[in-house]
Amino acid sequence: MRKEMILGLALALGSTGAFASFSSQDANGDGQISKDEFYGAVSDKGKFTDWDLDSDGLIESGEFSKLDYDWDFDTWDADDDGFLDSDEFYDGYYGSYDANEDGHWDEGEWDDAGENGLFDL
Ligand SMILES: [Ca+2]
Ligand SMILES: [Ca+2]
Ligand SMILES: [Ca+2]
Ligand SMILES: [Ca+2]
Repeated sequence: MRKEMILGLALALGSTGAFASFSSQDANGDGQISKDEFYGAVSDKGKFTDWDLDSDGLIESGEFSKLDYDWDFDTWDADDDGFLDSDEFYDGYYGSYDANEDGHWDEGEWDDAGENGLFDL
């Protein structure tokens, strides 16, 4: 535990930029941001509701296209009902930045998501 704290401090001091540090979101200190840790990082921000323009609790393709990113709505819409609920949205978002598709974000993937994505991570 002590070693992880020191490592976390070193990572925090070494990171630049305005978004939350990788180490502060890596709750279990395994050097990866899991989907759960990602949810924890963004759950307070309420962004999903910002993008749900008609406030029906779902993001439809018209709302999705307004985000103006090169993401594939159909891939994100896991159950093919034509809407993204918040689970599909965050799963899709997480998957989009998991460049090596190993189911975790390493620090480089985290940085890419923070710099290129919608969330100020
Ligand atoms: Ca972790
Ligand atoms: Ca909507
Ligand atoms: Ca859906
Ligand atoms: Ca990965």
